[in-house]
Amino acid sequence: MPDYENLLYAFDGDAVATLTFNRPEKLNALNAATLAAVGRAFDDIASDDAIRVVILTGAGEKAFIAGADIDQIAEMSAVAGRDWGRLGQSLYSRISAFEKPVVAAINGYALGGGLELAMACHIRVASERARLGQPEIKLGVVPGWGGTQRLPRIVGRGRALEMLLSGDPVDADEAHRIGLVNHVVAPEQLMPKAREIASRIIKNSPAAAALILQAVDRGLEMPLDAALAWEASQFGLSCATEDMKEGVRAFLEKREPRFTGS
Ligand code: CO8
Repeated sequence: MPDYENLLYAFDGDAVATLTFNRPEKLNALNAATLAAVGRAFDDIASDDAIRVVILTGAGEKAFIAGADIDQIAEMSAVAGRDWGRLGQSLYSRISAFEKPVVAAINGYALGGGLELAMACHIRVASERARLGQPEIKLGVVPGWGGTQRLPRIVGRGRALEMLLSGDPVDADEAHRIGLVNHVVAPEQLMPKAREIASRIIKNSPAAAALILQAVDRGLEMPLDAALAWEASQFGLSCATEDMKEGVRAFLEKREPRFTGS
């Protein structure tokens, strides 16, 4: 069982790994040690073929992640702030570009760097207790781990600017209404819901999942013509996989496919 600082790792034996941010006394605020641990965990998961979906959640009743560790930000010089910004950005971009689906199970506060991390994930599910926001402006700083970019891409410019400029969080129902989370469930249903989504994904081809994630993650940043060309090449690549042969054969033979990810 891997040992990561401030991060619990669990494997359900059925292709789903769960990483739980585990610093509940600080509402799982992200310090440098936690960011490094997340990077290591994603390295390990990338090279483990048994894992097909990752779920991220927070320990304790109150928070998914209440942001970057404000104690660490307090004394930052301009150069340290820029480096700290780059560190979080590159980790979050890595998660966004990860070739296995990542589901955020938002169990409470997702603020600042916590919401930015959730937005880098591919699918977001929230507990009714969740509160999501970018409160950085109340600290006199700009969101630095993707909030000014990913939030408007997800909820649109106007809604994003209201959240970014007021710094006020939205509750789970509002987050659902504006498309910031896919589902809202009772707190005790949060992990079952995240696992249910994972179980629907792992029935499908891992090879196609990786190609779809790449198609969407990179394609969204391209003009439509280029993105469609990118999609066509991803489709072409999927035609070269064993999973494609198996999926089509299984359909024609009227049986469930047995995908291997190759
Ligand atoms: N950092 C450090 N400690 C925190 C954080 C945080 N982000 N959030 C909570 N804590 C600590 C509290 O200080 C407290 O510790 P202690 O018991 O030692 O005093 C403990 O967690 C419990 O918190 P509270 O007592 O405040 O709990 P409440 O239920 O009263 O309030 C809140 C909960 C509303 C979530 C409140 O804790 C809060 O407002 N937290 C700060 C939220 C915030 O501003 N987050 C954004 C941080 S900035 C950020 O994320 C920027 C990311 C990009 C950085 C890029 C750099 C370039």
